[in-house]
Amino acid sequence: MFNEKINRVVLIGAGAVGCSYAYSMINQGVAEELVLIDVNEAKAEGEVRDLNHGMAFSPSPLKVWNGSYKDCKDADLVVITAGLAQKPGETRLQLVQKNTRIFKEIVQNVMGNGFDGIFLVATNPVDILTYVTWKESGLPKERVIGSGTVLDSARLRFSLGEYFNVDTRNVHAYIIGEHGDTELPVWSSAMIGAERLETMIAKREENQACLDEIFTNVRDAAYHIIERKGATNYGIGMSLMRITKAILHNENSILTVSAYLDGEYGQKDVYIGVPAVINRSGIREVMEIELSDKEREQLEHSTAVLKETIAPLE
Ligand code: 6V0
Repeated sequence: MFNEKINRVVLIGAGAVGCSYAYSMINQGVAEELVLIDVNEAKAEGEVRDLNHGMAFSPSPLKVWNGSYKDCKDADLVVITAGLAQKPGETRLQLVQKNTRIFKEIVQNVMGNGFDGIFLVATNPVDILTYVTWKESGLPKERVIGSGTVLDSARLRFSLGEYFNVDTRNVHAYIIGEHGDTELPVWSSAMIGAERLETMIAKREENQACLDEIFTNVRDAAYHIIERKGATNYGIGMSLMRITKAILHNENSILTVSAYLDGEYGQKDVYIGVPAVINRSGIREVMEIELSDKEREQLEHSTAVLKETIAPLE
């Protein structure tokens, strides 16, 4: 008998990020079912209608509907892009507290309806909210994933591709750490094609200062974009789709997601951006890549900052 596996994704939060993700999905044909949930039901319904009008041009059929938490029972993946953004004068910690409350409610609703799949979190501060999702859901750490520094690494690869005038896809370079101000570039293992970045840069007249400038622009990219258009959405939408594809298509892809550390890099009990192998079971393993002394120190600092933020929430 023909018994095709249907992949169902439930997206919670039909805002700018969530809808860019949904739009990526109808263009890439990664799953068979996509359910949108938002507190603003009219918005979710409007988005579903609009998305459905593009279905005639999608590479494969995708059923999209405006659903409820009951739809989580049969979901393979729940993606959370819901939450509040920082208001003027509001501290990061106040935002963390508000979004933590929202997340606890969302995760309880998802789990209360018999969900037994994988969570993918994008809402900021993403490392903290992924930790909250893991704690609140009671799921194994492998099945709770944050978008981490996947977008930041993509931004770095794009900028290095421009700098060396090579295809972005031939650039292998990671940003790791917190998705935020304390993240760091791993120059020591960056490769352009089959050549080490450090060797290539040594051949150029310009020096490390150019790399430093590239990194600073990558780290601050969100601020620069938000200043101009109010939000960032396409890059993160496609980053989330890349992770989704690695999961649903069992790709064993290496991506710098926010993963739970249990001794790796000498750290415990924290979610942070590190390279990890992603497949149908979620995070197959965290890859412990070699770091220079400076990179290791920077990662320690980044971890400490995240732990300080988590502590008052527990
Ligand atoms: P947005 O456009 O305001 O969308 C948020 C949506 O969430 C809205 O439609 C709300 O109605 C909805 N929402 C709020 N509370 C709930 C709830 N309890 N249940 C269901 N839906 C709810 O924001 P935008 O889409 O721009 O950003 C969403 C989040 O993604 C923010 O926290 C951003 O900071 C974060 N980003 C994360 C990135 C990453 O790399 N991880 C990158 C960009 C943005």
